[in-house]
Amino acid sequence: MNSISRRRLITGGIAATAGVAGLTAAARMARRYGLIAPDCKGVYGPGEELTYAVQRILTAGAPVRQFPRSMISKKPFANYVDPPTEAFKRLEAGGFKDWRLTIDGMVARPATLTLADVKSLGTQSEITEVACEEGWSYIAEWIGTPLVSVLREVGMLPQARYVVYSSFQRGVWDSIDMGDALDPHTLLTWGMNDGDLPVGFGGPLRIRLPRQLGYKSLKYIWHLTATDSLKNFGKGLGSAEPEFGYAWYAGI
Ligand SMILES: Nc1nc2c(c(=O)[nH]1)N[C@H]1C(S)=C(S)[C@@H](COP(=O)(O)O)O[C@H]1N2
Ligand SMILES: [Mo]
Repeated sequence: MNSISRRRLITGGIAATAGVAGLTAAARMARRYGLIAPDCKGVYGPGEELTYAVQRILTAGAPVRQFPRSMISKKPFANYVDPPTEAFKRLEAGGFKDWRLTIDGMVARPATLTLADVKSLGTQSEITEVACEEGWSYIAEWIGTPLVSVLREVGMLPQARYVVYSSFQRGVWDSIDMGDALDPHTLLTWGMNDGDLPVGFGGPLRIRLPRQLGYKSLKYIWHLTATDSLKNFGKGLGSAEPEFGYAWYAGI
């Protein structure tokens, strides 16, 4: 089921069970707790807000679905994408020794880290599923450094409400709220199934958000920005996706 029909179902389901009065109450609660998706004024307006709020309330603290090693997909499907840019190829030829992750915005100590620096902040491995909004999925072991460890290292300020992350692929960026940014399961991955993370799967550095659809797990991450508002990023919708009808929040 694609995310749009799933969203309709969820919103419809809530509306049917809760009735209009319940819906209004839920919307009021969403606003009160700041559970308002940055793209909620888009095409899918109020539904977006409710899906995000209801999922956030229902899934707070819920376990991430992990799988046994025996279920790792033998032939995971890499949805190959750019960037085979010259700059990227040069970095790859150098074994990504010159790859840098820049962290700025609402942090006490902005930093530019090498992959070795990132790895030195901690290693975690999780066997989770990448689920594409188009219906296919695969399971892999993802090895990386918890994003929260990197945010701690640079002293993220308490006012920060979102982390914006950008791909080396031109124009590709997204953002997450603190629920996901501070979640110990959100990883900056550099390994997959016991090896280095292949370029096809987003190497040298890919963010993995096991509680959201695959399109939030961007490949080739090179820039993180902590911010209290998404207004000044792109069209202010939290990522490029809502411009094409994809939800900013893609919880699964
Ligand atoms: N930089 C970048 N990251 C991306 C994409 C992309 O086009 N560019 N596609 C996303 C989508 S839609 C999905 S479903 C997953 C697919 O992951 P895979 O290639 O490991 O199968 O990557 C996501 N990450
Ligand atoms: Mo996707």
